[in-house]
Parts: sequence; C-alpha cells; structure tokens
Amino acid sequence: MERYWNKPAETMDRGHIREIQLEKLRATVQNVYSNVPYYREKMQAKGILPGDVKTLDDLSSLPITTKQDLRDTYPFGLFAVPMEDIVRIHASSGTTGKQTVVGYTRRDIDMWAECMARCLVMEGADKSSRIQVSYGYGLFTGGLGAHYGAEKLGAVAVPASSGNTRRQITMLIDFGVTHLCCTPSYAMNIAETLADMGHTKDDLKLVSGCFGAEPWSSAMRAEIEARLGIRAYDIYGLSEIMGPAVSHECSRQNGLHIWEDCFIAEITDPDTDLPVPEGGAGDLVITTVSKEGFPLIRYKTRDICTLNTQPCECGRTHARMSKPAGRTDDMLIIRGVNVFPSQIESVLLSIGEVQPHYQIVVDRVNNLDTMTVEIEISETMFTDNVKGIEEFEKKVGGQLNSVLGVGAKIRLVEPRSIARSEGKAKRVIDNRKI
Ligand code: DLL
Repeated sequence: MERYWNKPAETMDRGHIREIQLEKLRATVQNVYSNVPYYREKMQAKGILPGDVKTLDDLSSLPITTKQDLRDTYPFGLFAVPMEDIVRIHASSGTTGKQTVVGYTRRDIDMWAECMARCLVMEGADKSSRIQVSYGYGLFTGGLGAHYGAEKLGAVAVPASSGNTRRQITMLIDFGVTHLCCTPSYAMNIAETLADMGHTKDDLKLVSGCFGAEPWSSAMRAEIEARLGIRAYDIYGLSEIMGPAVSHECSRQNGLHIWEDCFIAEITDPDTDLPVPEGGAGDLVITTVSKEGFPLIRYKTRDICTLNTQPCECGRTHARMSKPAGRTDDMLIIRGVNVFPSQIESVLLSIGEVQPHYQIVVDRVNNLDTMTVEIEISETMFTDNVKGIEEFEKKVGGQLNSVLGVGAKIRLVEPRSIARSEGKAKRVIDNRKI
C-alpha cells in the first residue's frame, strides 16, 4: 500500500492545489513588491501592480527572473526579510560565473524539511530507516537539505558528507544503512569501491537511494540498481529555489512529482520565454509560493523537461516533470547540432562492454568542432587484441552518430583512468572556451 508523509497535502484534488497556489501567489507577489526593491522596479517597468494578479493565468504577465538577476543583486539584494530573520545561507558553486546566495528563514528550513521528508517516504523510508547522506555538507544544499528531511522523518541521519569512499562503505555496512543519498555518479563510485574492498551488495542493508543534483540516464539507473541491489530514485532541485526536494519520483518512477503547494511550475520556450502547450518540452520556470526569505518569481531554471498533470497511480495529485535531460547552458552545440551529455550516456550504457565512466572532450580544429568521447572499457576487453578494440570503437562511434546526428571520435581508455566523482561528475571538457 502506498505510504505518504503528508497524505492530505500530497493527494488533494487539483482544484484545491490551484486554489492554494493562487492564494499564496498573490501573497508572494505582494511580499516581493513591498520588500524587494529590485522586483518592485521590474514590475513597475512592466506596469504591473500586485492587485493585477487575479488568476493563475496572470502569472505569465509577471517578469522572468534569471541567474543574472541573482548576480546583479549579489549577495543579499533579493532577500525579502530583514537579515535578523535569516537563519541560514547557501550558495551555488559559482563554476559558471559569480556565485549566487540564497537565504532561509526558520520557516523556510521547516518547509524544506517537510518537502524532503515527503520525498524520502516516497522511496520507502520511515522512522525506522537509517539514511546516509553522502551529498556534500556546506554551502551546497545537498547535504543539509537531505539531512533535515531525514531528521524530520524521525529516521537516523548519518551525516557522512562526500569523500573518503572506503569509510562510506564501512559506515554503510556497520550502521546497517537502509537509504543512501548522493549524486548518481558518486553512487557508481561507491559501488565500484564496494567491490574493490572485497564486499558484495549482500553485505549491505540498503533498499533504496535518492540520487540527483546532476543528469543521469535510465541506463545509469539500471547499472546502479544492479550493482547496489537497490531501487534508485531521482530527486531534483536547485539552490536558487531551495535545494533538493523540489521534486522526486514515486514508486511508479514515471516522472518526478513537484510539490505544487510550494512551487508553481511552468514550461516556457527557452528563446522566447512564452508558455509551451501542456506536454511540450521547454525550460522549467518555477515560482516559489511558500518561501519567506528568498521568494523567486518565475525563475528560469534552464533545465529542459516536460510537465504532466494527469493522475498518477501512486495517488499523488502533484504534477510530474520528466527527468531533466540537462541544462540549456550545458547543452553542447557541435557543428550546429544540439547534444546533451545525457544522450551520450544513454547510448554508451546500452552497449554491454562499456563501463559507466566516460568523458566528452570538445575542441575546435581548423574552425571545425570536434568531439571525442573517452570511454573506459572492462579489464578483460582491454587485454584483447588491437583489432578488436578498433572494431569496437567503430561500433560505438556508429551508434552515437546515428542517435546524435553528429560524428564523434571514440577513444577507449584504460580501466580506472577517468577521475571518479564524489559530487557532481565533470563529464565535459570544452576546450573551445579557453
Ligand atoms: O544540485 C540541489 C540538489 C542537491 C538536487 C541534491 C538534488 C539532490 P545546484 O547545485 O544549485 O543544486 O544545481 C542545480 O543541478 O538546475 C539541474 O541542472 C541539476 N540537477 C539537480 N537535480 C537534478 C536531477 C542542486 N535530478 C542544478 N537531474 C539544476 C538532472 C539535476 N539534473
């Protein structure tokens, strides 16, 4: 039987969800208009007053917020409460520019823990669970976000953070951990280290894992599930909006339920920002309607997905987003063809002999983009004859070409030669930007 953390909230009918969203949206818009000069000016520039938001459809008339707006107001310019009411700060890593800072009130932290607890129950956790949190603790939201959810649930939280992978395995085994939270690439690293240490999945009590913070393919899911003997669930979130637990998969694993009593999701055209008809793919745009410290209106996540509001067999009524294929800003344009690293992963993992460790190197030679996919092969394959390797490279190259529509050079590399991830994996090295 399906279990819920907060059944009334998770299963209310969609009409009720929309009523709650409208009421909270109006309060949020009034709040930012009164308390965040940056928003007030943007709304004034569009000639909109808070009272103009009368229906949910009016949302689309409000200005879009982008990462650049967060940078322009760095560090605290979009906070909607005095600093005395902020109890925590998180920040994005800043790998693609200046870092962005997000503030939380005590109530925001509580709402976040509520969303995370709902997610953990969706994958079968309860009070008796032992949850190892191997997302990094710190300014990154993964560690503390998952941790507070586990505590809210009343489970045992094991704040492992990331790194020191052998010690992670010892804790998993000795503490009888039942649920693991980390990035999917770190889960693969943990699985590999488990075997290196002479253990098997039977030494674990793990039943499920809550993996997110980076795109990962269904093929990667199957690989992790087989190696760790668990069910692997996808969790999505971003620091600007909250952190992990904006959405999560239920047992049907057919999309990630977005907590719509806290967030309003729209799909828009990445170029024009205009709404895309229901079911169409586009940029996920999120408005927070339950946050006090750092409310965001129509935040353009740059994550590409679709939305589905059809009833789900699990009984939850909250809309489902498809597994994000990747960010528009991570999308590679190779000789004019759009390529997501996750597409490459799906093709590679559908080919038996390939290990789920790969890297994509993009370069420009004589004004022409080149893409080389470096892939690890198994020990046995590596000792095979050269001709076998050449043929194999050709086979992989052919399959990639037919799926991506653009040629890639394949380079098979020695087992264990690609750096293992402890957090978000770095899949792409784009030398064109240097
Ligand atoms: O990655 C928050 C998080 C922590 C989510 C732990 C899930 C688990 P940021 O560092 O701000 O926050 O990165 C957010 O990561 O816009 C997506 O592009 C990507 N991302 C997050 N979850 C997924 C996922 C955290 N499940 C950015 N699938 C987002 C694909 C994801 N991409």
